[in-house]
Amino acid sequence: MKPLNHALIVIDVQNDFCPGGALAVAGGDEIVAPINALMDDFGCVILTQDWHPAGHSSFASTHQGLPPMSMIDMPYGAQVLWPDHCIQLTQGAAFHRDLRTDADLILRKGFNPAIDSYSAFYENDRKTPTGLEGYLRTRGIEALTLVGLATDFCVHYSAVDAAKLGFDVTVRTDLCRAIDFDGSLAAATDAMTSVGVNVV
Ligand code: VGL
Ligand code: ZN
Repeated sequence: MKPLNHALIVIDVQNDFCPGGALAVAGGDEIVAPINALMDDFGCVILTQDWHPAGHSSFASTHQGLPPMSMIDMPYGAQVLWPDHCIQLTQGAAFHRDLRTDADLILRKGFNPAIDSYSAFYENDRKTPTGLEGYLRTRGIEALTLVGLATDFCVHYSAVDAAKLGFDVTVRTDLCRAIDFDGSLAAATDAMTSVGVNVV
């Protein structure tokens, strides 16, 4: 019933991405109870936590005169500037109060002040690893189911990287919610599908 080679990865179900949070995703809290129930079906459960230092380079407030949701060129490429969110040790960075946290691993990402990290596998320079690949491989995990927030950013980038690394990847869109900014949800769905992610 619980295959040990298949992990559930729950992406960024944190207060700042839920209604009332700094970067609220509509309906972000609706997925908590069904995700908790789904955890029982997996032999390995991993949570990710967006975990930025104050003054992070992905925050609009760090760049004078640039509003949230504008774009900036970073040394590693284009970057959306976000409202301040998921600052280390704040309530906004905490998991939703009802989310089960009896997971095998909690992986934090986005702690590098100069580089954002949407993906659970690589920072936004697309080459600095988070270490998650090694964790999964050394545990013999070959298949991944992804759920969480936000479909079009952290779920999307994590799913694409996982598929490119050779994992068998499923995204349960019923257990995800999207920011859907400037066509980002449609673009994310195309990108995931084109690298072989099962988007269901
Ligand atoms: C996320 C934007 C900025 C996410 C994280 O979890 O999708 N989006 N930081
Ligand atoms: Zn972030």
